[in-house]
Amino acid sequence: MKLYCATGNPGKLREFRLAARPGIEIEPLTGIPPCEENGLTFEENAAAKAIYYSAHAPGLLFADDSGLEVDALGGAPGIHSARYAGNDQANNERVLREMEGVANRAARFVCVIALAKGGRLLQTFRAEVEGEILRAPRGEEGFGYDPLFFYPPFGCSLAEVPADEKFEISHRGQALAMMMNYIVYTT
Ligand code: ITT
Repeated sequence: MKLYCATGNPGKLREFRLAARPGIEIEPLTGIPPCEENGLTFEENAAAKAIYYSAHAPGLLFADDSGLEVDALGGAPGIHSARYAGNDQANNERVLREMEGVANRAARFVCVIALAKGGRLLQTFRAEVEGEILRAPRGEEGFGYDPLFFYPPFGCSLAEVPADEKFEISHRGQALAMMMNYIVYTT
C-alpha cells in the first residue's frame, strides 16, 4: 500500500519516511501549489492540509501540523512555529531572546496528523513530547527547534540524537504510530 504525505518541510519528510514498514510505502506528494494555513489550532491546520492535498492524491494521504509550545511564552510560538521569525535559525534566536532570564523553561512539541482520502477527512491524531528550552543551541541533527529542545530522558537536545532515536519518542513518531494502527485496523 502507498501512503501519500504532503509537506514542504524536508525535515518532516525525513522523519515521515521512518514510519514505512513492510507493505506500507511512504510517498511524498509533489507538484501541488501550497495550501493556505488559516486555522486557529493544529487540528484545523492539519485537517485543511490533508483535505486539500488528498484531492490530488490517488489514495490515502496524511499531513502534519506541528510546533513548539513554550509555557513561559503563553504557548508561543505554537501554530506560528514555522514562521515565528522567518527561518529555523531566526526562529531559534527569537525564542532564546524571549526566554532570556526566564526560569520556567518547560515546553513541548505538539504534532497533529490528519489522514484523508479524496478530499474527505478520515481522522486526526495528536501527540506531544515534553522537554525544556536550553539557554543555547546544541547539536546538528534534526530541524527546526530541535537544537533548543532538551529532552530529560535522553539528557541531551533532540538535535544531538540520530533521527531514528528522536522518532521513537517524538510527537511526530507517536502521532504516526497512532495513524498506522488506525490504518491497519480500520481501513
Ligand atoms: P508543511 O506545512 O509543508 O508540512 P511547515 O514547516 O510549514 O511544513 P508547520 O506549519 O506544521 O509545517 O510548522 C511546523 C514548524 O514547527 C516547523 O517548521 C518547525 O519550526 C517546528 N517543528 C515541528 N516539529 C518539529 C520537530 O520535530 N523538531 C523541531 N521543530 C519542529
